[in-house]
Amino acid sequence: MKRLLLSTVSLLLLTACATTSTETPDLADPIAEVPADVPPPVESPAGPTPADAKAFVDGAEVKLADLSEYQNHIAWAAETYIIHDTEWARTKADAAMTEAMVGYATDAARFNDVNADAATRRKLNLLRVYQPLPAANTPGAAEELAGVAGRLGTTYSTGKFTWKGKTYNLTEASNVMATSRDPATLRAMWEGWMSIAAPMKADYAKLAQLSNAGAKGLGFDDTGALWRSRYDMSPDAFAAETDRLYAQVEPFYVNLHCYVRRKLNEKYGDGVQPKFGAIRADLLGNMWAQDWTNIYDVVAPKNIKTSYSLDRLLVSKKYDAVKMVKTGENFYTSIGLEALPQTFWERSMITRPADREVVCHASAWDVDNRDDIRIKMCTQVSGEDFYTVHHELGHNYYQRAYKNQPFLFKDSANDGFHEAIGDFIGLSSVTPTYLNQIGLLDKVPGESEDIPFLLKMSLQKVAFLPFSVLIDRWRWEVYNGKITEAEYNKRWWELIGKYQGLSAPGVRPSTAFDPGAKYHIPAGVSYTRYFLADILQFQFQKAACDQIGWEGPLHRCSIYGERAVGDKLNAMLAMGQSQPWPEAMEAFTGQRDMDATAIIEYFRPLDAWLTEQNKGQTCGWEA
Ligand code: X8Z
Ligand code: ZN
Repeated sequence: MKRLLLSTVSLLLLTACATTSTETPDLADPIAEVPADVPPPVESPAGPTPADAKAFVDGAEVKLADLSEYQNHIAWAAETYIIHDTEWARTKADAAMTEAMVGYATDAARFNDVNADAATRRKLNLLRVYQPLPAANTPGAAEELAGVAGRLGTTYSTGKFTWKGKTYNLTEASNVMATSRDPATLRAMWEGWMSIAAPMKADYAKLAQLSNAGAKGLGFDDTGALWRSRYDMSPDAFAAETDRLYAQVEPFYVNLHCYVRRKLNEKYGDGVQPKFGAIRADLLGNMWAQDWTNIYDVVAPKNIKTSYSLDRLLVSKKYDAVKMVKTGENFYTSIGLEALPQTFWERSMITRPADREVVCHASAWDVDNRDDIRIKMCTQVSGEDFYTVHHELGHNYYQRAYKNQPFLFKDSANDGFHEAIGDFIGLSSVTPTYLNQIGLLDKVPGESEDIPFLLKMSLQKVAFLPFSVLIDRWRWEVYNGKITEAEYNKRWWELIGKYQGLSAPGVRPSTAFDPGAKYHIPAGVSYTRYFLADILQFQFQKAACDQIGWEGPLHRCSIYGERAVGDKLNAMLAMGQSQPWPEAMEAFTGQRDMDATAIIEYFRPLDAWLTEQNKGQTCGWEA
């Protein structure tokens, strides 16, 4: 499942791999051949040798590449045409992949004491953490898990509610959240969307139970420990690393929260948004309050004018969804990367089809694990989707760069890298200088507009930080059993209160399962990746701007047209996950640590301004 979403592992094997392999993939019927059917490799009587380990991994890569390609085609059909039958087929294909992966991951333990070569050892380790939601290695377990996961996904993607006689899907409700300034309407949209998730609660508990059984079978404490084991360090060290990074940026969030709360209080009054304490979650312009850009008009400084809005520029210059994607592609080609293949344009889903249910949550795919890259988006002409287009293409360019790696290395250095690349490009793509270069903006504003620009950016990037941390804090507790099904919602709101300083617009019903109203929860996609990406993209930006000798403020730097940066970036991307992530990071930035210094530098002028605005205020909230 995970691979579909973002970093769908790629496909056709490397020439080297294919030629060294002794096994020919049975392309006609990949499901029929799961590892149980594969005869165990013949090992020497003295126990497995390094050559046995390599042969095992080579065989696994052939089979998994084959299964993955099969699974991806079916998943694409299922996500772009949701009906009973595509869901049925997808359950089978996902189950086959899970079963195969769990089989290989279990078998990999046979080589624990073998002195395998470095690449083989890394692949053996990767096999163990590959499947984000593993099933137990028992008959029927993988299919049961795939069935529950499929139901959850469909409930989310086809979710609708009715208010005042009109039916709303997520896109429609989100558009109202973005534009309405009426608290009763906002609350209705918000509660309506949350209501679609209540029926997911029992299935979600089941999913956690099934994947935990799988994770334990592979030697992890639970699914959360498996997820935290994917960063070339121990699970505990990784949790501590995220705490460390969050502590670096938390003061910025507290400052922004303070300023935005005051503006909301001024707009709506004490009865809607009190002066102190939590911010009401439905007033922030976004269903999950993860990105507050849509309420820029509410928080804009009174005395500094802004000369443009990207939303309005796109409309006035008659952009449509395809033109937005072409514009995104043009950025990548400007730094020397190749144009997207013709099949991208033929096979992608760029807008929501009118005649059928689809999974609208944006994603990037590498269907054959080699050349068949695509995006799937329900693109609207807005600044938000302009950014998302660059985000998704970042995934596609990553996939293409590592396509010649062996199957198990076809992924990003860590999952934060996959999410960070397109966002890093996006940082340049929203600079006024670049918007002017491509003819969207007639005149580049002067320095006086830096604060409005940075305030808008912080509503996206700083507001997102606590949100992107708390999602998996909650899931880690679900997986390790700290919270039970009966406590799911209560704990969810405790964490939102603690990290984001937000509260629900009203008492939540006892049946509510609000986490399920966020895509990545029913989809089983880990979320810490986006937190890491929020930090990493600025590190990449800083490194790239240093490479071009940029001396101005970081937020004004654009790497449009900078081919040397593109070369160096692509060299990092081409490494895939063949090396521990610090190696990849060093290749592009010269640093080996994830670090928030660059995001802090980017927002420093704004933070100073916010501190000034917040003088005399009592900032913060009681968690
Ligand atoms: O899920 C996504 C992408 C696909 S990887 C559209 N994002 C997160 C979200 O929507 O919650 C990008 C920003 C964070
Ligand atoms: Zn993404």
